[in-house]
Amino acid sequence: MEKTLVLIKPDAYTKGHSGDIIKIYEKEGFRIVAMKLMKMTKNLAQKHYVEHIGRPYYEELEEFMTSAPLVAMVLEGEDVIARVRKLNGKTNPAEAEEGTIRKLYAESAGRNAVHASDSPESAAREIHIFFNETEIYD
Ligand code: 3AN
Repeated sequence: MEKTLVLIKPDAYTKGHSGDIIKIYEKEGFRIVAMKLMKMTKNLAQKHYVEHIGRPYYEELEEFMTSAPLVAMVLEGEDVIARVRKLNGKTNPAEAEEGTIRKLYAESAGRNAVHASDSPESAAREIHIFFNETEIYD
């Protein structure tokens, strides 16, 4: 069984879409094995988005991700990494397919409602930025 890190970002959380988004993942058959509401610190943002530091949108991304609480969770299921990325849709909601979470709830490429790990390596790294082993019920 594979695991992935999902974040319901401050825009979607603030607008009250957390429940609808969680329902999409649960309907697909994924199991929530860890979950918390938290505020990202700048330090945490720099760890999580280490590959993006220095890019033109980084400052704005850090500002946004630390601006309000977010919901962090670990989902478990068969092929969950690729399947959650497909449910989320493309980074830019203008390019996201109909019915995807970003098409439904994202405002822009920056404020785009959700994050999900993009590979087994990122999932292992990102899950442990947000959760201890004792917080994961698998
Ligand atoms: P994804 O989250 O779809 O894997 P990445 O990894 O390319 O996308 O980017 C990580 C995050 O950086 C995005 N979720 C988004 O918030 C932000 N980002 C990426 N590209 C842009 C962009 N062109 N303009 C503004 N923000 C961006």
